[in-house]
Amino acid sequence: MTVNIRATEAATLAQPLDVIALYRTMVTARVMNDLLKIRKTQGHFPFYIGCAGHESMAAVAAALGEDDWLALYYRDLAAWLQRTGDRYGPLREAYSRVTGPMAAGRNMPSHYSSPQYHILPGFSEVAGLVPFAGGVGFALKQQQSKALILCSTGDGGAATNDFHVLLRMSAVHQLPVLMVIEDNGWAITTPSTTQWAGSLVDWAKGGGIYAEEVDGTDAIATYEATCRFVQHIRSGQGPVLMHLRQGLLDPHSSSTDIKTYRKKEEIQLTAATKDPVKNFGLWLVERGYLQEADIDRTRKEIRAELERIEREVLQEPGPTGDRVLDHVVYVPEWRENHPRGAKRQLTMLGAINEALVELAQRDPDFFVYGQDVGSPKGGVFGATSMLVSQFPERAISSPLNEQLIIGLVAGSGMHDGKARCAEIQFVDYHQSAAQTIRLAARISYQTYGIWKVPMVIRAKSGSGGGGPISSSGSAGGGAFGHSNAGEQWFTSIPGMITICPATPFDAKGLLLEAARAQSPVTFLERGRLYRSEPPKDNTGRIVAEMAEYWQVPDGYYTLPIGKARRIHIGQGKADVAIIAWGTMVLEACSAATNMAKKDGGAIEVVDLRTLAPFDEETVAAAVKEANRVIVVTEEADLNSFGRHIHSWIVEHCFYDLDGVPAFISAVRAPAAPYNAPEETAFYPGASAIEEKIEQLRID
Ligand SMILES: Cc1ncc(C[n+]2csc(CCOP(=O)(O)OP(=O)(O)O)c2C)c(N)n1
Repeated sequence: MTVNIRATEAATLAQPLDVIALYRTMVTARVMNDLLKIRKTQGHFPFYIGCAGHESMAAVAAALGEDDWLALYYRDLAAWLQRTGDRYGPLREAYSRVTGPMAAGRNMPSHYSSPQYHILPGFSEVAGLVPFAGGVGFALKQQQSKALILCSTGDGGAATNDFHVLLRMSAVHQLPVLMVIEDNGWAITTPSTTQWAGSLVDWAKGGGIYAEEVDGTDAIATYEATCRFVQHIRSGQGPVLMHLRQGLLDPHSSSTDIKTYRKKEEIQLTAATKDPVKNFGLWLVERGYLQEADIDRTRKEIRAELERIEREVLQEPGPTGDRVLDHVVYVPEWRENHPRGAKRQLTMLGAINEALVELAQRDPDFFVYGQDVGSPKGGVFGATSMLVSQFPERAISSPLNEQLIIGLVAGSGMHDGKARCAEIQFVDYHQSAAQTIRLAARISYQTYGIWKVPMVIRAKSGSGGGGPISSSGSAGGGAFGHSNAGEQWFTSIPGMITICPATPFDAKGLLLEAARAQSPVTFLERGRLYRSEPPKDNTGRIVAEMAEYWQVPDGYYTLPIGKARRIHIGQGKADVAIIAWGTMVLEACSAATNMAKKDGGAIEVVDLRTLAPFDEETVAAAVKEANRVIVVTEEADLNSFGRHIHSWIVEHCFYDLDGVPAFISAVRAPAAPYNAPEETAFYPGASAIEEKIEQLRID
């Protein structure tokens, strides 16, 4: 039976509401919840977190059109069922079946996800998905779509930084986002009064977002309110926050005992007054849509059907341990793509500017998003100045919030599978976005490759002043908060590609290739190299072997990710290999030139270029040929990426070594001090490398 409950009046893209179908969906959610709860108790799987009390989310989903997106949280089984009609999916994931549509059995149950139905993949991190949802909203708006995104979280979720990011992002950019706070009064044992003070509605309104409180125990009130909100958003009036009052009918999860933290009377009152399935059943009986007997009959019918589906699901295969490394990271397959454009002398900054313009020319949806990037200066370092002058609408300045920047860019990439670029002014400041970055890198693995997150994060990194440390004569001015290397953070994230170019030629080709990746890429730009000339020896002459990499071809070309560059300095067979990246490549080349001139022979510098995944084959080959090796990094001497390379060489190249592999790094201190003498003492430079070469040759 189809009954118009204001859906068409409110001009939503939703179908007229079929109240009986909605009721059946809500009952299905409850019955499935109760079945899975029992199965967990019977020991069939380790964990279950349920939806009882939150079934009116089916009414929210019913008020949306099929092009609208959903970013659901773990209590939204009813919204899943309403959107997809798929009753197999939640059972498949609960029983960890490879047929699971959300994560092919790899993730916990109740983490709803489906590219087909525009449902972003849920995270266990409460509200962790929320910044990504804003990114989808941003992409929808950029592409002038009529669609919106619904993003739900609990009252605990409303207290997270992630949720604040969405509020700010939606309000500042006037995004088509419907935020739903499903307030069941509890966040595990903590009441919602601990999550915010004052009124959530006033609080949202103060931030420029239309907001209302809605009775989530009443499915029809929920549906009607959602229709109004959808109308508000689609007519371009901006985002909406719905504070949905609900009751939690079960304990927090299968790991929680409800009686240890909630009073018996409160539990009874919640069950008696806040059960949306019961309330909706009564509403239907009162209005004659159902007979009283239909209530019990419906429940029994659905239970029998779900048990039948369960038996089918149990016949399906489960995962095997041999797939544990599937879908960790996607390194793009490089297509032979030699540069054809005329070569000119260019700085790394010039090369990066050109790469960003190339990307904008090739993809109408490409943009760079970050602090100050839309100003005529093109960000604080001028990396987007060409983009600003040629495609001003594609260099978009952001609020001062790194998590917001990452969420927006990552979510936009998830929307259509195309990378955009986030600029983090100084790599040190990525730290407030660390969770969102890690989740972006995890999504593919967590969903068994069902989702991809293409995104390029560019960040100025490394030692402060201008030019190579040893030959520019400039030092000082880097300092705390402005000079961390960065690779120690990013290379430890499974699923993340990390690149650190040393030359303008590599910077352009690798940045263009990075935008092809289907995994997130961190592109570490060394501040010292932005305007640097090629490295020089101790007589002030440019190291000839490096000069060509300051000649940058015009137009589009790409370089392979995961491939190191070998630079042979001196005559004959190299007897020392130096493994370096970024600024340290220049230091190593200066040192190698000085030592080859002084003592003769040859030294090989291996410029890793891509740090994760690094080129194991080339490192092993260089060690095998030279038999002596130095790893040099500008990271502080702690658990660094440099230490990882060093230990990898010990483990994999032990029998090719003539002595202990040397290790050179910055000192063991938080970061480089601001003044020149201490900064100089903090970083390694060419002279430290020369000393080590000498020592290794004597040993
Ligand atoms: C960032 C984060 N912190 C803590 C947890 C542990 N945790 C899981 S659910 C939960 C409570 C969430 O409460 P709320 O958002 O109100 O949702 P509810 O479960 O009450 O529906 C907590 C603290 C987590 N998963 N993520």
